Amino acid sequence: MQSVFVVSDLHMFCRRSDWEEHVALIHEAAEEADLFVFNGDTVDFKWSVLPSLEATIDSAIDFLRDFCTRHPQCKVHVNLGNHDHIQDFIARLETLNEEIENFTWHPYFLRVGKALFLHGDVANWKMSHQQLEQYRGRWERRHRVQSDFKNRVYDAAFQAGAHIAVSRMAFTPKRTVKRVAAYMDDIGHGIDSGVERVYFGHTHVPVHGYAYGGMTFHNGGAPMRGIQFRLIKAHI
Ligand SMILES: [Mn+2]
Repeated sequence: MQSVFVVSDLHMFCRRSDWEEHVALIHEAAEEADLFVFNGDTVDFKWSVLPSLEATIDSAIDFLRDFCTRHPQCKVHVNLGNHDHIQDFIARLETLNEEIENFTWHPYFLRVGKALFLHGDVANWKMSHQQLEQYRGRWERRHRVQSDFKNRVYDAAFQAGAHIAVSRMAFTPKRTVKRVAAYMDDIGHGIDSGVERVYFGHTHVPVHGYAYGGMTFHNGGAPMRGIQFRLIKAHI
């Protein structure tokens, strides 16, 4: 397997995300790829502009089915993040996995050769895998579609750029990669297991090959205004 691409935090169906502007590029990459990884928060169930949870799930599954079908030579893998780890979606991902030859998914990570792909919400604080499961469970209970009022409050804060400043302060590269590395040890995919490159997202703070503990860490940011966003060519 030679050509691998990874994209994180598309936040599909959230109106603060410009994900649609990048769909053409993503298809272009998948056209020549052997593996394409959606690295979590691909779908934003909390902030979906679609009328219901069911409608959001349907649209997400349609997108993934179409993506896999258009690139049959490419293995398509979905890792979940805090925004898309919900049981109703998981049930449909399972069905899609049975239906489509080149589709796989995992709630937490994908290990391929010397590369590890994971969403990165373990960087919120120092978390074991068990703590990550609890954290995801708390998120799952929050996935009611948010009110229009609340959405407008967030839009205003977003326009002010508050999210960027807050993320940069909270997620300095050093602090972030240290927490991710500790979690990797906990799941048995740390440096001792032969991992050399780590691809993550979640923080919306781009990281371009930050070296830590004998590994390099890569984060492509998010497709939101004022934030850098990159589709990453991964080395496995
Ligand atoms: Mn996230």
